[in-house]
Amino acid sequence: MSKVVFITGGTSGFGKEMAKIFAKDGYRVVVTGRRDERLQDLKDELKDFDIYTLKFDVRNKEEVDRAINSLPERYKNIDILINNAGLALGLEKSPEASIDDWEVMIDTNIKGLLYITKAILPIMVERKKGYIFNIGSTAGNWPYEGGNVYGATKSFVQQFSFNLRTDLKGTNIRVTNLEPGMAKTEFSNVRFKGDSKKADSMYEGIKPLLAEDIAHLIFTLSKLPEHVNVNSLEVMPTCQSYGPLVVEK
Ligand code: NDP
Ligand code: 8X3
Repeated sequence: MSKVVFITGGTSGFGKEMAKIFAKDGYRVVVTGRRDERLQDLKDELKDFDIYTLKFDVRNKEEVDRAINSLPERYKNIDILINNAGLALGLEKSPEASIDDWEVMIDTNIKGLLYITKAILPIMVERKKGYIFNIGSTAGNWPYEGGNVYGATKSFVQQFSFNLRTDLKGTNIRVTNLEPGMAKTEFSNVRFKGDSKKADSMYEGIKPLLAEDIAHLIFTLSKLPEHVNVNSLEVMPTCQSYGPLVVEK
């Protein structure tokens, strides 16, 4: 029987490309998101492959549990979970940033990821196998102006991934925190609330990571032998690197 991969946030960006690469390799793919039309489009695009979609909001614990419990037998034994759904809202510095935006990021990137993980863990623990990918970010490792709560949610994801590994000792379940840098997806359109000019300007004149790059990396990691666990992996476009610490005079 082919393996089952469960991908949150498959209606766009990284998640959509992940769905394609796993489906085309013969996996049974479960894709989730809030946008019905997008899920249907993906199903149409991958009609020759084994794909199942679930529409729910990761922020709603009851919806998450209901959706996962509703999975047909064929998709229940999840081998790979990719906790990818997430977002940044705003790039204002903390004094100007919106507390509502902060709450949405916390509810999605932290609490949503926890609801999904908690619902799927028992399946993996019982089978004593599984691979959990959490999508962190360079923003969880390196501070930048306006990164405030978004970066902090990704630091949470990193530390939770490490602690999860610790708790899962003896279960054979692997956990990787993948930490991408700047990638061109709908991420900036969401961050700038539909201001596509501002979003596009982020990538002008540079060669950012593409969703395909991240999908390819996840796919490659998933093929490593089962005794190999990559704890965390940070990846940036070549044009992105480090800045110095600053001193105010
Ligand atoms: P996109 O905006 O292209 O995709 C985000 C996905 O998350 C969409 O499928 C969206 O689906 C889903 N999503 C967002 N909120 C919810 C929600 N409440 N419930 C269910 N699904 C939700 O961005 P990316 O592909 O770039 O982002 C994917 C992940 O990668 C995120 O966690 C992001 O933080 C992270 N990341 C992105 C980087 C980048 O530069 N692009 C770099 C590092 C990390 P829908 O709207 O249909 O619900
Ligand atoms: C997305 C990367 O640098 O825009 O996580 O925060 S960044």
